[in-house]
Amino acid sequence: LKQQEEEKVEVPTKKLEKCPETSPLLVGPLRVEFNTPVSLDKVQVENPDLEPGGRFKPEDCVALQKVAIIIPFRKRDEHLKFWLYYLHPILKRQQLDYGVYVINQDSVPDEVHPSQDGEEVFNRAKLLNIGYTEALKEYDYECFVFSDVDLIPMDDRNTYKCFSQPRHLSVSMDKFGFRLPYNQYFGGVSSMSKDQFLKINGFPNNYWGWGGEDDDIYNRLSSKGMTISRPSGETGKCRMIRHERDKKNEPNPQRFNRIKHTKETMWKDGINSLSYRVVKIEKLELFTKITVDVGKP
Ligand code: UDH
Repeated sequence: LKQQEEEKVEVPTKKLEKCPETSPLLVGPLRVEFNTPVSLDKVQVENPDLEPGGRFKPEDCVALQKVAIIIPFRKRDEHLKFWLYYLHPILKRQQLDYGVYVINQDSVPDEVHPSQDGEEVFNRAKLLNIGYTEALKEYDYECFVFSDVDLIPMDDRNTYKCFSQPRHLSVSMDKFGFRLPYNQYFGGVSSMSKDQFLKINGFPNNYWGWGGEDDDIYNRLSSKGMTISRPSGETGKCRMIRHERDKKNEPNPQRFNRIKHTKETMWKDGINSLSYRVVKIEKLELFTKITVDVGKP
């Protein structure tokens, strides 16, 4: 008997079970406000359990999904602090195995016109394609959440994971009076499995400046017979951090014409035609920052 007991002591730690379909840690509606700025130090102190690069997985169960969160970014550091402050605790309570990837469009210093800082036109969808590609080089993510840096969910039951259809998560934004602006709207925060993403050849790379790329993505999905999955209006409430239009992200006048032709262009323009140059990869404590040169129109 004594020997048996000793053997028991040596039994390796129990195999972890899958996390439950609904996390028991969720609390529901959250208070979200942007009046008091937050510091990265404070966010770090409050999240000591993150792995370098802003990675996390639950300790006591195996997460249902491996999720890469991709944020298109340029010069929105104040917004990013709020995003990290609010989202890390939420994502942890959602028991996801996740990593946060900030895809930073490079600004090349311009010696001839220093005031312009050599900035090129912003390209949101291309940055998202790059995020998908770079995240997969690091881990075998099965789900991708694409989130603007200025959108914060107001309820942690709005799980940042993938579903059997592409998911639109930012369904009731304060700036639209907590309603969908139109039925086909797919902007703000969305999620797609690897399969769903590849079925539509990823996102378009040639929408420079503001607007249209989200509608193009919607057209891609619907042309492949997919539908949009959404949380309820209550669970899907979120706040946008108010801001003025950024420089070099003016509305793109070509967008109306482009979205008329998605069906013809989507096989030429997408993840299969993506080209870019990585300038720098930084594994920071709260996120992975990937600075890229996306080229110009
Ligand atoms: N983004 C940046 N830097 C930029 C431009 C865009 O990080 O210079 C990213 C960021 O993640 C942002 C997203 O791209 O959340 C979408 O861009 P946006 O916030 O400009 O788009 P939105 O439709 O706002 O939310 C449009 C400008 C509204 C101006 C209203 C002035 N009253």
